[in-house]
Amino acid sequence: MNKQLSVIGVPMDLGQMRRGVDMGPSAIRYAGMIERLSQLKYDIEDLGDIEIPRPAQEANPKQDNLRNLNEIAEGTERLAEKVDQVVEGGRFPLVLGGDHSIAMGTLAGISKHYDNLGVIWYDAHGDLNTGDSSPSGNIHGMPLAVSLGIGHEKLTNIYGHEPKIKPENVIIIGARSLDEGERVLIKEKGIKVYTMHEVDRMGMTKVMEEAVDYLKDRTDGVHLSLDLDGLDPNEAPGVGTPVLGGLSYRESHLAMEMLFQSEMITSAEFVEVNPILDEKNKTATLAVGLMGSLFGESLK
Ligand code: HAR
Ligand code: MN
Ligand code: MN
Ligand code: MN
Repeated sequence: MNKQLSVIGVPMDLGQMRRGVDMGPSAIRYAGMIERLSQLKYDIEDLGDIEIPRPAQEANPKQDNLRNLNEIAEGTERLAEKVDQVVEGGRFPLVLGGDHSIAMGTLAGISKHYDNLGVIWYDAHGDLNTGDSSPSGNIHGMPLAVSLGIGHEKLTNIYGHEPKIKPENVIIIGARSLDEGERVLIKEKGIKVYTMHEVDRMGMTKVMEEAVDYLKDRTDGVHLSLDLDGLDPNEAPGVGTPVLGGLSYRESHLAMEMLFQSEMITSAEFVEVNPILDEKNKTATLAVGLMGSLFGESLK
């Protein structure tokens, strides 16, 4: 693991409709992230927060069923540039959300540096919608599609034109709420998905062994995009779109430890922490615990 970390906060709440997720970066910092990772002997620089535009002021801020399209494109472009600089400087970008729309910017900035960037999408959702398929018009349900080059061109063109990632380099883990259009896309593109059904049948150990094996040969870097709603809402209540029947803290902990041992993670983001919906900062605290495991905490 790269021992030099650069933390970037992204107070983005424009990709969905519940207020409060813009405070995610503060909540995660407040939960002791820097102290926790410093103990593991990382050299950490906190670059502060990216400036995010105010929400669209029009009465109907949806263009082509994409709420706050221009503002999100602008904010994520800024994030992409920052992330690009961090990777260019040889450091590991650790991005704190904000809603999941920020992944469009993170991936745009990182993918410039890799020919075959792998992505682990740890989430209850597929985030594979487009304006046409989305039931909500919320862009946080679209970033994986956009990064594959599918969707509105204002989004697919963020920080460069080509698709940022390839479908065969993506693995989704924890899915249990997929819209019809997303299922079609998964089949059509052959995206590897471990839904909760597979996690329950195989166990997390086998899922992660397969995931690591699969990505190891075909990628030259792997980004972890961890949506806290991938976890069960009983353990991670501070999220805007909770779905029952999720991954446990223990399973997630194990997954993070196995990713650390794989030595293949080159960037990460933790998104969708909403302190307003949370119970005593439980979800942010859990996110910091998962970071501890991802970056190598262990009892031995
Ligand atoms: N699939 C639904 C939609 O597109 C819900 C998306 C919910 N979002 C997230 N992203 N938190 O994972 O509207
Ligand atoms: Mn998501
Ligand atoms: Mn590339
Ligand atoms: Mn989600």
